[in-house]
Amino acid sequence: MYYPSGLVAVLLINLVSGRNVLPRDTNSIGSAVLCNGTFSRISAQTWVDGMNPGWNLGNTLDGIPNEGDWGNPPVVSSTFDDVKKAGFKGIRLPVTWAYHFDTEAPDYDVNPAWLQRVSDVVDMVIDLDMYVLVNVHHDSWVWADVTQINANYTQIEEKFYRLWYQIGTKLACKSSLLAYEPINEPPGTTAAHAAELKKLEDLFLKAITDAGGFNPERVVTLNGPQENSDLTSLYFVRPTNITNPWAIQYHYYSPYPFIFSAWGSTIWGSDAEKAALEADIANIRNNFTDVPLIIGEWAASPVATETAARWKYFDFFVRIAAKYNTTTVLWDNGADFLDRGSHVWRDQTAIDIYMSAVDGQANALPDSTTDTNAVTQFTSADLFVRVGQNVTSQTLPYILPSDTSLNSISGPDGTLEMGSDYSITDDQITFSATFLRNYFTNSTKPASVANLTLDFSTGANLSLNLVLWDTPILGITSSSAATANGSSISIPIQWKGINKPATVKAVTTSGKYLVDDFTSYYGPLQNARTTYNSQWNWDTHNLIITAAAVSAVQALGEDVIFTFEFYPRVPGNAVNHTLTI
Ligand SMILES: *[C@@H]1O[C@H](CO)[C@@H](O)[C@H](O)[C@H]1NC(C)=O
Ligand SMILES: *[C@@H]1O[C@H](CO)[C@@H](O)[C@H](O)[C@H]1NC(C)=O
Ligand SMILES: *[C@@H]1O[C@H](CO)[C@@H](O)[C@H](O)[C@H]1NC(C)=O
Ligand SMILES: *[C@@H]1O[C@H](CO)[C@@H](O)[C@H](O)[C@H]1NC(C)=O
Ligand SMILES: *[C@@H]1O[C@H](CO)[C@@H](O)[C@H](O)[C@H]1NC(C)=O
Ligand SMILES: *[C@@H]1O[C@H](CO)[C@@H](O)[C@H](O)[C@H]1NC(C)=O
Ligand SMILES: *[C@@H]1O[C@H](CO)[C@@H](O)[C@H](O)[C@H]1NC(C)=O
Ligand SMILES: *[C@@H]1O[C@H](CO)[C@@H](O)[C@H](O)[C@H]1NC(C)=O
Ligand SMILES: *[C@@H]1O[C@H](CO)[C@@H](O)[C@H](O)[C@H]1NC(C)=O
Ligand SMILES: *[C@@H]1O[C@H](CO)[C@@H](O)[C@H](O)[C@H]1NC(C)=O
Ligand SMILES: CC(=O)N[C@H]1CO[C@H](CO)[C@@H](O)[C@@H]1O
Repeated sequence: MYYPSGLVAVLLINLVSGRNVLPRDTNSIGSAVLCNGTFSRISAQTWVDGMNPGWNLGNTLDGIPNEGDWGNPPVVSSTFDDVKKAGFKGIRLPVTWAYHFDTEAPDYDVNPAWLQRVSDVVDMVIDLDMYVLVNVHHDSWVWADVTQINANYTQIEEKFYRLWYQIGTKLACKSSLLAYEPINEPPGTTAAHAAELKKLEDLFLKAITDAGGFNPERVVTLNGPQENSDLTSLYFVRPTNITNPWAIQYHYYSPYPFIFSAWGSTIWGSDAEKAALEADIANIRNNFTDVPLIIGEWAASPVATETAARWKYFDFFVRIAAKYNTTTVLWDNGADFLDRGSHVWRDQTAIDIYMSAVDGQANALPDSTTDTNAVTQFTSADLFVRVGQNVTSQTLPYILPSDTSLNSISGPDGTLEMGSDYSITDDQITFSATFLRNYFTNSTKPASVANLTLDFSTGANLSLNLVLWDTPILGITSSSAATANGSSISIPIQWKGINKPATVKAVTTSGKYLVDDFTSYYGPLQNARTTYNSQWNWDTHNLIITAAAVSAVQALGEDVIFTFEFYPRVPGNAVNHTLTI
């Protein structure tokens, strides 16, 4: 170890700003970077406003162990072009460092090629004049978990300081578009955990300051345990002695059942649910009335949520965040929103709703069931006709903001004729039988047959999916848990309409629930329903019962009937598969 002349600069800077002159930590101090060029200091509020709305490059640089290992190829700059074109202003770059250390204690040298890669990706974003946030991501549970019984706090502190010192050194001279986030969703529930996390945060601030360059002027987002809003309100301690402009970051994935497609929760948007969401966002704002706030992760993924409920959520969540002066950054794991390979947004309507809502503009929305005690679910995001059904006119209700009207409707065959193809009464659109019979004929195969675009006078356009449906057909109606032997089970399926399950019920023949008995207290569309990814999944040609669900059946020791339910959620649109022990 050596003490280069840069240390003098560090001491001087610290003297000038009146802080501790000696590095609190005795672990290695390198030379503070001296940057060429200039840095335009911006306030944390300016940076947070500039990030709005933001997009997360999820499951990429944070992949374990390497970029490319979590289903997304290494990022290319055209992805950021796509994101910018869609209206996003900033990018959060989650980065996992845990598997990129070349040496262990005491130096914890980060692989130079990895540091360079992160620096290059930061430049891709800055070159587009977009705001960018770099963090330490899954390290939070891989090696920096302060809740582990045997956690060696000294070691975590030393490694954390060294890591941020090296990141700070590498990125020291980037423009003020770049900000830092010390650690993603750090585990922690107690005051003791919070105190240790505060210590890590202080070490982060010290490390970047010691690294020099423009870092002491750079915006940082700070956070409480788990980046959870309530724990942040409870435990966050304001820094009093730093030069960095700072904001508070938290994450929001609520209500859990709807966002994570758990327990048959395909409905969202009642007044009570909206009030609960607003109360959450208001609570942390009221705790920090003078601090810029940023929700660094949120999402309602098009993969498994119901379309109308999802669009309502996008519209309401984003407008409420705006109401409380809070920036939002969408989580995108690569399978959710942007198809990076084809440059296509999988739910363009959701993105359009987002962009209007972020400016405070309410959007026209499809109406849908909001009563969680309902026995069927209605939606205006899809127009459903069942195979064999006489095609009659159909009326769909919409929720229109004041002063909003329908300009026009277009489809694959051009603009629809008002009068003959459709008519409007108040907030309802009625599609004529003659028009619908163009798409629903006796030779049409069950599937999405067309998407219409509804152009409204304000806010986003909405798409309307015309779907001919029937009950899907399974290739096998029973299988053996013993034969599966701990693996998941794939059940071939012939889809007939919307190619994904809505939810899956799992009960024994005697009516015992496979998991989550508490769902007996929920509505009829939720009793005994299980959770996407935990118990069920699907792919192009199969329904999937997960390995965990197979094990649960074996543990229960009774045959279990899995009832896969589909959209529309009406009686008869479900199939059974029995898993024997
Ligand atoms: C600043 O410029 C000098 C001269 O071109 C160069 O040697 C040095 O590496 C630069 N410093 C940084 C931090 O880029
Ligand atoms: C904890 O880490 C420190 C620093 O690396 C080390 O000196 C110490 O021996 C460790 N303690 C234990 C109990 O492993
Ligand atoms: C600020 O004060 C805290 C608490 O006294 C201390 O741990 C931290 O090192 C200080 N930070 C800097 C940058 O001096
Ligand atoms: C701050 O947050 C706490 C914990 O969520 C809450 O109990 C309290 O009411 C909030 N304070 C204000 C002023 O809203
Ligand atoms: C809210 O945002 C405006 C401008 O975007 C800013 O000037 C103001 O300080 C913010 N207020 C709070 C409480 O964050
Ligand atoms: C189909 O519906 C139309 C009304 O849209 C009705 O006139 C006709 O009789 C119905 N046909 C059958 C076979 O039910
Ligand atoms: C209509 O849009 C949905 C959702 O994006 C898509 O899955 C479907 O394939 C589209 N239908 C047609 C006929 O293109
Ligand atoms: C809505 O759709 C119309 C017609 O397809 C198009 O001209 C218009 O630009 C769209 N508006 C928005 C806000 O996307
Ligand atoms: C079941 O799985 C275990 C562990 O993977 C394996 O050792 C065993 O051979 C398997 N049994 C059968 C019947 O495939
Ligand atoms: C599917 O299983 C349930 C029991 O969970 C039963 O009530 C229902 O009738 C079965 N449906 C079919 C189509 O067999
Ligand atoms: C979808 C559709 O057009 N269905 C028609 C099929 O033919 C019967 C008569 O055989 C009609 O009643 C249906 O409307």
